[in-house]
Amino acid sequence: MANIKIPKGWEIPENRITPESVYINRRKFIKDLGIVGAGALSLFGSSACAENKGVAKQLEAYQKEKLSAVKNENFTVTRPETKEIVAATYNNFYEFTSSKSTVWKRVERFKTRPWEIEITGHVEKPMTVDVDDLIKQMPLEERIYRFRCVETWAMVVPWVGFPMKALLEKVQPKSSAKYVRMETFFDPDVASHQNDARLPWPYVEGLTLAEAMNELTLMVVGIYGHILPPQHGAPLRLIAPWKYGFKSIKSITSIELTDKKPRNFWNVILPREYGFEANVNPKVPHPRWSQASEWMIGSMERYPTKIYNGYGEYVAHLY
Ligand SMILES: Nc1nc2c(c(=O)[nH]1)N[C@H]1C(S)=C(S)[C@@H](COP(=O)(O)O)O[C@H]1N2
Ligand SMILES: [Mo]
Repeated sequence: MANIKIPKGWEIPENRITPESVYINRRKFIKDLGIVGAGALSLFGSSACAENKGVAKQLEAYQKEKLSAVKNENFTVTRPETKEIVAATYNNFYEFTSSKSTVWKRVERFKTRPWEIEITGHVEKPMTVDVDDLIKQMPLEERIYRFRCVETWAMVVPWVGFPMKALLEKVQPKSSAKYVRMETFFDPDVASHQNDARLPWPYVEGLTLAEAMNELTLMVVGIYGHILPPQHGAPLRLIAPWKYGFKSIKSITSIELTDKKPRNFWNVILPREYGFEANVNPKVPHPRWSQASEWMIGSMERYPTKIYNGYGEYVAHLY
């Protein structure tokens, strides 16, 4: 655990610059929501042994639902791959809980099939499609990507999906389309944290149209060769690997092409801490912690953070 960096008081800029009353209230607000800082989060790198059996059993059902996908050799990495069971027991999915190690249990009643996705807005051919029909229509690829959460944890997993570009070409964006706005389901009976009315449900994320059309931007339907288990955002999620993880919205129900920049979920909650662009950048610290390095869930190995999470050759020209 020696490699865990817990920020010292003087390293937290807002400790100095924010009037104390505001600071305390904000901290209380953050605490009430169950949002904790990078230090505390780091203590749970993998699941406790007693729980491994439960999650292994849960994953079996999904492992049977294999997806046939072409391995895209352009997207491989040198770091060791994260173990499936580690990735499946360390999740951010605030609709269910803010406690990462228990998401896999809280999603038990979450039905991810059948599932419809609506694609609307500034497009020539709006459509509503069932996720399994969509999977049949799209060219599935497997890509191993590095993934970096804004909280400094990272992982390496094989995603299965199709380029978002291929989907957008089907609906034909009009020239007035500037942004892609994506929304997650809203069902507080199943996702109990959605009963917390202080949070701006449903979860919303967005990309510029150019970002959405970028080769790296993947609509993901599977992981480790099979369909997504619910904790990873089944049945359809985004993966934009050069951005912090919160951009990669899970369990998408609607995709809207728009001419206005959407307000994303975390930007509405804490605008000083989470922006719209959210590109991985070691030189821009989060107001409450450094982004200079990251640690791998499971192994706890630490690596220096790379600009654009190492994907600059694909995306640097966009900025
Ligand atoms: N709908 C929704 N999407 C979401 C989140 C969430 O809470 N709700 N969390 C985000 C964050 S902060 C991260 S780091 C990733 C985590 O994905 P994983 O659990 O598959 O690793 O999902 C992102 N997508
Ligand atoms: Mo995250």
